[in-house]
Amino acid sequence: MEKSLVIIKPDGVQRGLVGEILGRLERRGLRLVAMKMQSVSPELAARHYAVHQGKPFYDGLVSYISSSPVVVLAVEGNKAIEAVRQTVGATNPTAAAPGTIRADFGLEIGRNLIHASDGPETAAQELALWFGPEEFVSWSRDGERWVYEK
Ligand code: IDP
Ligand code: MG
Repeated sequence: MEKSLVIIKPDGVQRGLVGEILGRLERRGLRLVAMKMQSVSPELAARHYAVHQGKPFYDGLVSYISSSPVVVLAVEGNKAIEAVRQTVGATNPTAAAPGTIRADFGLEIGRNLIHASDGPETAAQELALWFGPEEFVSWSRDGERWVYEK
C-alpha cells in the first residue's frame, strides 16, 4: 500500500471546505492514517516547495501557504498517490476536469485549495517533512474488502 501527503491549503480551510475535501478522499476508499491542523512557517513552506525555488510564482506560493492555517493529512491505499492526484485535478483549476476538487471549488492556479504528493519519492520526502513516525496510525477500515478485490 502507498501513502500520499495531502495539504488542505489556507483557502480550503478559510472557505470551510475541509469536510468536503476530506469526505471526497474518504469516500473514494482511501484510509486516513495521519491528520493535524497547523500554521506553516515560511521555513517549512520553503522546504516543502524547495523544488519551485527561483520560479516566478515561488514567493507568492510561500506566502500563500504560510498565510493562514492548513490541515495536513496522510492517506493510504493501493495506488494512493495516483488516486489522490486524480481526485485533486490539474494544477490550474480552470484546466482541471469537472468533478475534481480543484475544478469544483477553484478558479485560479494561485488558489487551488489542495496539495498532493506527485510520486513515490516526493511522497516519502513530504511525509517525513510534515509528520514524525509516531504520528501515523496503523489501522484498517472494516469495509476494505468492499473497496479492494484482493
Ligand atoms: P501541483 O500542486 O499540481 O503539484 P506544482 O506545479 O507542483 O503543482 O506547483 C505547486 C503549487 O504552486 C501549485 O499547486 C500552485 O499552488 C502553485 N503554482 C504553480 N504554478 C503557478 C503559477 O503559475 N502561478 C501561481 N501559482 C502557481
Ligand atoms: Mg507539485
